[in-house]
Amino acid sequence: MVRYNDGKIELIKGDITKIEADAIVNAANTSLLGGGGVDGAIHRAGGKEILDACVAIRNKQGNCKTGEAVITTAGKLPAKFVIHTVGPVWNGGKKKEEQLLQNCYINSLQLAIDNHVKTIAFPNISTGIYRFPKDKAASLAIASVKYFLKNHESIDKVIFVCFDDESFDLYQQILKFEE
Ligand code: AR6
Repeated sequence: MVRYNDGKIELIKGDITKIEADAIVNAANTSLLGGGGVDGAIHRAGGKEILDACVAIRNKQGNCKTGEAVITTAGKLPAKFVIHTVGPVWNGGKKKEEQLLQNCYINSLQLAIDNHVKTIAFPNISTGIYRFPKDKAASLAIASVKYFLKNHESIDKVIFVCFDDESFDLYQQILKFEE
């Protein structure tokens, strides 16, 4: 684990389902009904309560649009909440993918504040099944989070949880360079 930004940003390599933050973020899809990757891991480890809460949200508002976020219980996970956000599928960069990915981070953080969340952990949204280039995604994630933290005092800590070495190294390089 490495700390940056006066301790407000933490970088961890590992499994987000194990993180004891107020909220962990899920890289979901528009259906909110689960899938592979980190979404599958979160639903598996958190249990049926999370899916039930997602179904209830769907029944109210329908699909969750790309770039938007919703919040549920974290079921059996050590976190209190799961914030489900839908990253963009990478299509070469001409379909507003970069803006949509930034929206995921900003909307998740805003929802966190609305729910009095002080510590929040993010996976590397869109960089798996949705094929967003890892280097671009890391830069956008860090820039969005830093911008948000500058303007919102109530979040104590943002944890970036990288699952693979490549993303961990990219985050480390960018965060170190900007210290
Ligand atoms: N903890 C932290 N990060 C993880 C974990 C984990 N347990 N497992 C995977 N990752 P992906 P996407 C990393 O594919 O690209 C699902 O089917 C993974 O290495 O989970 O946004 C959804 O339902 C990668 O760096 O999400 C959607 O249909 C990152 O999490 C679709 O995949 C994101 O990879 C979303 O695709």
